[in-house]
Amino acid sequence: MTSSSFTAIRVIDSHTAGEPTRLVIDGFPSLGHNGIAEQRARFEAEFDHWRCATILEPRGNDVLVGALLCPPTSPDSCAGVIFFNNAGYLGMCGHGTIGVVASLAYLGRIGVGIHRIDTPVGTVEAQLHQDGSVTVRNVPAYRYRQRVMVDVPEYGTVCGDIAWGGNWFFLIGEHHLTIDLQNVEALTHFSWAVRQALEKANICGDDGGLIDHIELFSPDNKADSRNFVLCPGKAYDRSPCGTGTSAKLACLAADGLLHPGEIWRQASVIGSEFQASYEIENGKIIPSIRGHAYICADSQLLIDSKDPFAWGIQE
Ligand code: PYC
Repeated sequence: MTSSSFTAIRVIDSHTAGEPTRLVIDGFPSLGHNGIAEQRARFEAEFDHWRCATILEPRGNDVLVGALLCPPTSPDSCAGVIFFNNAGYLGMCGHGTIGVVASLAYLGRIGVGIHRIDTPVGTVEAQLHQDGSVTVRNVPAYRYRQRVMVDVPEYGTVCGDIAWGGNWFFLIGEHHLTIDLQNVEALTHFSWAVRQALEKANICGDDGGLIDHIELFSPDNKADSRNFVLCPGKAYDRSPCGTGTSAKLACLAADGLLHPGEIWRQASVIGSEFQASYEIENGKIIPSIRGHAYICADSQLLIDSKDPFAWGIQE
């Protein structure tokens, strides 16, 4: 029998408010020394099979968000990070940043205090608190368009706002669906239909970016609101979604419904919660999202040279 050779990738798995993050700390090829956005482009163009090996079955799953730890590219940052999932690459990721900070703290690489992290869409600040929770001060968020109408097959006209929170979101308050775990199938079906209708109608972000996150809202009996967020690869976010909550803050601010410094408690479809607020800096809305991540695994992924599914099960 000829023997296998193994490639090892060291990862720390965590979950933030129920949503998993897999931080890759060792074993990936170098992406060079350019900015994080350029490194993400290189990752996508040359090394996408490493994303697939890490995130797709049989080692990963559709819910998992990957985070590749990179050397910092800005003078005051402690790290850079590139987020990815089953469908491709993300701009920013709020729950993921909280998971990255908790994982770096678990490894003893950072302590309580404020840490700057470079992402492809800008540098964010993350404060690790004494109780283990993390506040992410995100990139600026803004509402691009209000009350956009889109014709959705099977459902008719759907109205929503388009906002940026580090990714593009379509935010829908007017719908007839119940946001709870028993209804995930119907929520997914509706949200996916909206996403496809937006794409077909050529409705996109102000930079031409694909609106690949759909966010539905309803009242909640404990928090200020409950959401359901459908992510680009058709998995729903178990957390209230950090970038989605940032987009929501931008809409609330634009409507005069939340003032700077006021706390907004955003619940997720599983009942987990983020606390959010914003400040205005140079006329821009800067969201802060606070949540808690827990470490689930410290392990090595192994890629066996003889494994026919070494680089993931591709659709
Ligand atoms: O927390 O920003 C977030 C996020 C984006 C996709 C999944 N989670």
